[in-house]
Amino acid sequence: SREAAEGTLDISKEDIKDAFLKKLFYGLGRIPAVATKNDLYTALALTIRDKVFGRYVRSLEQFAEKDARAIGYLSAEYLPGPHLGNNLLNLEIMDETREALAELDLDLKELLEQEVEPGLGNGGLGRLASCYLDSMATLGVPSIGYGIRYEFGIFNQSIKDGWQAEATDKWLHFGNPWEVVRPEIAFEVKFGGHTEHSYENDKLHVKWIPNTEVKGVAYDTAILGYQSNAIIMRLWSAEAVESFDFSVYNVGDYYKAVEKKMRSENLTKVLYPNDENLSGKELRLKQQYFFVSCSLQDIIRLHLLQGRKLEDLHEKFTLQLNDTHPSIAVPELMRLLVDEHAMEWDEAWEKTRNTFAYTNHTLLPEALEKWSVSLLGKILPRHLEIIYEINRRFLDDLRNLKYNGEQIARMSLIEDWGEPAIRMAHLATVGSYKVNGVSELHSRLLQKQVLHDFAQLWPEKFTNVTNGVSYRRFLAVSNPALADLITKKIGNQWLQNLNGIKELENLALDPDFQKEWIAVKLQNKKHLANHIKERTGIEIEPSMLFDIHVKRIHEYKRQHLKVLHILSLYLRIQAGKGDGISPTAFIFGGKAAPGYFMAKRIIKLITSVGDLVNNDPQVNGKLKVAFLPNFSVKQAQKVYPAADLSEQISMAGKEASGTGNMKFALNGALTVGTLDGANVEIREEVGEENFFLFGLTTDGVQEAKKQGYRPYNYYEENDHLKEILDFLVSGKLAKGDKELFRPIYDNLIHQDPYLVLKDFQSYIDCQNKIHTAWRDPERWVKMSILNVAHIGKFSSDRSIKDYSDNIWELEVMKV
Ligand code: 26M
Repeated sequence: SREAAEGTLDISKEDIKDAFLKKLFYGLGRIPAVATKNDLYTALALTIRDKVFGRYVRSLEQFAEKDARAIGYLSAEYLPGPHLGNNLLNLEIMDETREALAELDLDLKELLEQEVEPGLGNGGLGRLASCYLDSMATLGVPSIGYGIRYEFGIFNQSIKDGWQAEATDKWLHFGNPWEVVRPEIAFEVKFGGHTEHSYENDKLHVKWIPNTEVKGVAYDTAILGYQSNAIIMRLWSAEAVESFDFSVYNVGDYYKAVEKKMRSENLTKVLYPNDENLSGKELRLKQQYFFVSCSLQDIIRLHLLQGRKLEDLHEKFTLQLNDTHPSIAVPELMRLLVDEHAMEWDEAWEKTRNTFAYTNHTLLPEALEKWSVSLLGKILPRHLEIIYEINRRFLDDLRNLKYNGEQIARMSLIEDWGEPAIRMAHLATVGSYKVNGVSELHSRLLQKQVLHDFAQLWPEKFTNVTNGVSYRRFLAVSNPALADLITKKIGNQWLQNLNGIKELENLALDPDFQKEWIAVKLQNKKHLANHIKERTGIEIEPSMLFDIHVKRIHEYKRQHLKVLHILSLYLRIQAGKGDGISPTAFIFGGKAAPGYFMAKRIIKLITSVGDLVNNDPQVNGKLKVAFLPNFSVKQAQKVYPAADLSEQISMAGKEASGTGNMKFALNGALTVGTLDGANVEIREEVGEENFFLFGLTTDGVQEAKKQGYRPYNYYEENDHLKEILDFLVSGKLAKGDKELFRPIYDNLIHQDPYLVLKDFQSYIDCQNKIHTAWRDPERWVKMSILNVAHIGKFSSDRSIKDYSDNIWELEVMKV
């Protein structure tokens, strides 16, 4: 029936079994006896995809009825993670599916393992975008997530001889059962060439004569919310434009036409690792414009399809810019309105400014996007003119407001010392009606530092939305044992509203509950220990304290501070002063940008410390160090449930928010952290007595830098620290090679831009307190339960509600 097709009926075990076998027979031409594991996975995925698309069709009807404002979420990155488990949870058919498969002698767990995730992002920013799609679907926000269908996502990481090695991520190799290609939803995108200016009845008319065109084709993946709607993640893939090559084709130069085709398809070939120097990368700029142009054309198509006028676009659509990566959308919308729809500049600017909202995700100066004027002019000549015109008018306004030359130069969209470049954050800020940071602290610093002048000029434009995470994926799906225990005690209402989890508070001191809580954690630790053994050969005792540091490798995140702590313990034990050290497993994971010298050396340092510690019989009962390769959403889902201690130790003022911090706490890990990003708010929520704080504050950092920080003094004055640092270059970590870690050593004692040495002693003292707390299991488990009980704020449902209330001005309606 139609209802069943739309997924509105309860789905029974028999339905699933039936649909699954049909997919296997007729969809794949296989019978169970000869089917490979991948056939079986694919048949199941296709079965579930049908249900999810059914929900999407139903949602569309309801959205149309409500005639509500819609959100276009523009993000160059998404990290959805494996779809299957999440969809089963959200359809509430996990048990039915497991049983249906069991009747066919198949194991759901094995099929879940089979899924290759789309790694279409670098880390926090891409994962956040996916959490937000999940919550927009759950809360019934009419929305489309626009992005790029990279053929190769973030590289696969392996560890060779202790170093990171990169391999291409062929995520589409076995096909992608979750997506549907929409060949009829395709747009042409132009590049290069020149512009021609002419006057018609005194009105300037600009024509852009490009020299290449590429076609973008839509690939749709339905993203299902909990017990509710589905929305579409629409990713654009580049293809050659047939018409463009036709002339060449006709004169018989077939190979030239094919060559052009290959060049076009290069556009969406590969995701750039985000912390590489991108400023000269022409292809990256083309990717950004490509997906923005397709997305805007699609939105205009949808708008006009509903019989609406282009003038009303901003009333019916809001476009959220996920960082500056899509900020070329600002001049692109101006171009569409002014050049292609003959709108007056002032009116077009008014509409454009009211269409976009911009989220900033970093304060790191080296990460603020800039595109050289020469490159932008070469690829997008008309957009460069428009940016100049936006800037001219903006700077005129500032002059009228009596801004001085220095202020004007600071605020200009164009930086013109050195190679002239467009400051994309300024463009996004000027072109948006709201600008937000991603945690209270970050939003404050954004207004105080990076965008200070703009915040003074337009105070009402600036706001905060603290990040949140999809707790259904990161607790209900990935930690079923804990989820079941929670539901057993307080019911399942928390699956709809995470604030409901607060009821656990009353159980924090209940000895039976504590026992069950500890048992669940131990079981999860056993699973992770097995996984680590399988992947690295390293054996970890599940009873150890699992002290985990997983995130991209970057100096500001200070993985090397963690290493100094491990070496401190190692040297203490060797010196016979190891009393008070609880047996600990240090687990690391994370990718280093392939061109980031220091980050790659930090990985080598971690694995070298591992080799030393894990093979030293004097300490290996007390310390283990493992680097889990290829950290991803899939790996993350195995890691968070097993953590006792979550490392969030960035230098204060550098981590915009962090979201791993939330996922750890959600799974009952305690946090050791600085007052940085969302750590501040997590500590407020869980209570300072349930959080291990150390290190300088942002003010302390500023003060230290102002005073002329000299790391060498800390090296000289702290004997233990000196002993550890000297150990780095003793050769003992590197088979006698004293040079291997000298770059890290030199950097720390002479520069130390992230104040590792300054925060060292505070960190060590804090870790001593942690080890004391660990030896009191009742105290630890109580703290663990209270962390989970007070994590409600960090649901991405709350974040989306905040965006809806404070930015989008739209009612969330759980349909
Ligand atoms: C670029 C060049 C050199 C070094 C670093 C970079 C770079 C760093 C951060 C480039 C982009 C960066 O920001 C984007 C990003 O991923 N930000 C992360 O966004 C998450 C979601 O809001 C936050 O939780 C993280 O704190 C923030 O780092």
